[in-house]
Amino acid sequence: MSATADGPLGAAGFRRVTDWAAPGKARARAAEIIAGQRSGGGEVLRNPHRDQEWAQSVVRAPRLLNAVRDLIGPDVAVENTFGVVKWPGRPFEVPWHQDGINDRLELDPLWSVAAWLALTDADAASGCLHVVPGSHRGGYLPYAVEAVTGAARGRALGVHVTDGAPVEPVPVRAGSGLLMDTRLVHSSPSNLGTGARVGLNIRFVAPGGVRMRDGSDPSLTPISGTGW
Ligand SMILES: O=C(O)CCC(=O)C(=O)O
Repeated sequence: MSATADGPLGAAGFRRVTDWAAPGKARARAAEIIAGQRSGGGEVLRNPHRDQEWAQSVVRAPRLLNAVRDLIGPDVAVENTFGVVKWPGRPFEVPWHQDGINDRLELDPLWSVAAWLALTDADAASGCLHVVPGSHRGGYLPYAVEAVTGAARGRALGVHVTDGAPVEPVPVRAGSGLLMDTRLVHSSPSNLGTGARVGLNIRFVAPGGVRMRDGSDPSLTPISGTGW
């Protein structure tokens, strides 16, 4: 698709998904995750949908899955999940990046969608997502891993947002979230609030939506449809 095409999420490149879980239920789940991570100070959960019941049920939440199917069709698999616990007062910035490209793969933005789901309330103080609306229209930017500086706990990824860009913080209540074009440029700052902030990032794909850059096979978990 051309770099300027809107894609399934239209001109903004993102939209909210409201109440994929009841707020109280999402917060209770977050409390369990926080309790499990607290002793080791863990911050990152890699692919919890592969072996953790809570994440297996989150990626199949009916309201979420229906919204994803509306965007990319009935056959849906999960390519990756990434849980983040941001402890209050501990530096952990996620740098500007696009979810659909990394050193291993590139997702077709017509046949994939990224979700960011809040398990606790997330606002500007506690490190909610910040997006650059419309940035997906520029296509994928050259992917480059740079030296990590300052508070960035993730990797700096060669995506630079200039002063004056229309950056929009997107506060989200527990149990709601965002669906994003996989080219949308986004980031999140450290948690300067008072409680831990928990979120789950999911990459959903339709058949043919993944191109591996390193020749390996994608690791997909089918969750909907008969086309897998
Ligand atoms: O949880 C966060 O603060 C950001 C996560 C994110 O942007 C990602 O995993 O792509």
